[in-house]
Amino acid sequence: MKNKPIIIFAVVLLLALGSWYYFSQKSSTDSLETTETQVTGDTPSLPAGGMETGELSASDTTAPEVKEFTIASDHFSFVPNSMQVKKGDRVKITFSNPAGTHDFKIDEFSVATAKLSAGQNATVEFVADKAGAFEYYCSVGNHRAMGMWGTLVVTE
Ligand SMILES: [Cu+2]
Repeated sequence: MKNKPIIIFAVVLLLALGSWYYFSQKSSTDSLETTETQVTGDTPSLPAGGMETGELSASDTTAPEVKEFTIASDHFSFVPNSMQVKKGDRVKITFSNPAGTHDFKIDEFSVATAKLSAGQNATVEFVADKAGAFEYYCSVGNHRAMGMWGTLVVTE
């Protein structure tokens, strides 16, 4: 008679422990599976070089990021007078020429618009496939010498 409550208590305790053990096993198996999936997902990119490969493919991929700029002539200057892109970016520049006769050129990327009359626009597109600082300028008359130029910076 005296032992009965203890036995019941022990059984309840065992059941509780058993189900706790069962569920904790189950959930740890679940989290193991999740971890495994994440690991297999990461594994191919890690031995391939991690960050470096990511950067390389960002500049080498055939579908590069397109950077769009609108640049305007303003008397004998360009606004903005500097642009920055990453090596490998496809660069799309719309040159807007509200007044005067001007063009837009970047020799290193063989970029050139026609000479635009007042009110005309032109768009050029190229891939910034080398890093460095490159001058864009207007080739009309002595405009470049008068300050009609700017800098395209291509970072690695
Ligand atoms: Cu000009």
